Amino acid sequence: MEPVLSAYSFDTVVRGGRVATASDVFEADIGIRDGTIVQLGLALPRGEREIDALGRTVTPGGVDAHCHLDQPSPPPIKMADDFDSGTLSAACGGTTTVIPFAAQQKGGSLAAAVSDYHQRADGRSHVDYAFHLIVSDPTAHVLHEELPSLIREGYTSFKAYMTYDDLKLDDGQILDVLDVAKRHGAIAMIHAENSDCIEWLTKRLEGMGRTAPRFHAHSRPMLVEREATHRAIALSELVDVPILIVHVSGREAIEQIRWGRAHGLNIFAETCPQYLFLTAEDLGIDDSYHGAKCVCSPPPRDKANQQVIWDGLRDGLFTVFSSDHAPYNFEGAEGKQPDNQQVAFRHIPNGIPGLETRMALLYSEGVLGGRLSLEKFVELTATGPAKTYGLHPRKGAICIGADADLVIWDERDVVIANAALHHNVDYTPYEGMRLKAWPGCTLLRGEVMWDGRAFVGRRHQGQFLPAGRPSILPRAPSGASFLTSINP
Ligand code: DUC
Ligand code: ZN
Ligand code: ZN
Repeated sequence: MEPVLSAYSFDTVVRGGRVATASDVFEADIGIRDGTIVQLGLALPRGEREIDALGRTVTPGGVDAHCHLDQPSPPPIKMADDFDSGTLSAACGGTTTVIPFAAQQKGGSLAAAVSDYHQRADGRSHVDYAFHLIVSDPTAHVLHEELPSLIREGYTSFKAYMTYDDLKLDDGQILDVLDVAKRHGAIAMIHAENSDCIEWLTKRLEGMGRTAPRFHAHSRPMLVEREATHRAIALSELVDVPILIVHVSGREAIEQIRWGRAHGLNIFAETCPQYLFLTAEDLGIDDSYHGAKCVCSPPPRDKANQQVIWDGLRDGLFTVFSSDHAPYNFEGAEGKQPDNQQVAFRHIPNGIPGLETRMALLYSEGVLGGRLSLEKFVELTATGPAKTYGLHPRKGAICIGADADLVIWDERDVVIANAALHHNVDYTPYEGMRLKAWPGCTLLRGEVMWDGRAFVGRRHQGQFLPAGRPSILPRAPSGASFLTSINP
């Protein structure tokens, strides 16, 4: 058969936009062929499809490097979003790559968790996806067999928890996991909160009858995050391997990270919208149960801590801005208020939805609010996460050869309303918030997914992305490890 020759140089041209990358902002047309960016320039020839971006900003599609989708929870709790609904909402909010978690069950195999998670994702994702691993039971088999072979197969990041009974590792176990990360070229993400302090405080609060949602924040004060952050940094120093502290909530944890960096340690950090736009008061100022909607860990802090987070976003303390989307309904048997019962805060599932609102919140309040440059916005929402987790430059970049994952921004007044969002959660913590922008168009590998009003893409086109070596890792260990003194 004769090949079909196109009269056009490009399948699509995104024309006339102000293109923003993590390093530059420039006017250019973007020529796309077979889902890939093949040319950047002025006055490119016509494409088969033309998308007018004149006068509008074009950024890389978002990479949400921390979200939870269809992750098994202890019954009756169940996540409201699976790959179908969660990634639909991602696309409609300008995110074209997600990295949720394949979670090992204690006593179970990590490889089995990965294959189960693939079954949940296969043919159901609307955007591209990689997996992080959650290591909850680092047996010798997991450390020496499963993790090394999973890293080779493209799962190059894993999360270790210092809290939550069904997930937490002790310090020795974390050291073992960090050692695997070092030897096999992976990045460890640490959930840094001191479990024993949380349990001690929780029992005290319960003893006083203080079980309303707002006491969740009292059970996890900044001190428990500060202590665990410092301990995680010490463990990373002991093994001589970089770590990334996830969902940093405020000043005291940031001070520890700055301390680690000042001592030459490779400590990376992530924060999330809830630490910029919510405070502990959103968990309730009285004993009302509505605050359950904002129960997440670490909890939101106060206005002064929000400012410290903004400062860290601007000055390079943070590499990654993620949603930590953890979708639990407020109503219904499986969510925050199971069967209409107002349970004690320790039983409220932790997490809030945010996949669809992450990009617009930071663009509106960060870029248009004068707090962040456009380049910094791109770095935090796309390029930084893609580099951190071994997906760059295919993802998180606007350059020749990158996937044509793009967002064209509409700068207009928007009021966030859950009814207009596409996730499967029955609320958003940002209901009624006024923004100055929303994605006007999202392209995944050159195909329009979201046109500013509706999802218009082909469904379930998302592809699994095996992750490479995280580019934030040093090429060679520094050799400065404590271990060299005992094992020269
Ligand atoms: N905290 C987590 O550690 N994970 C999911 C959501 C949350 O609040
Ligand atoms: Zn966490
Ligand atoms: Zn999380």
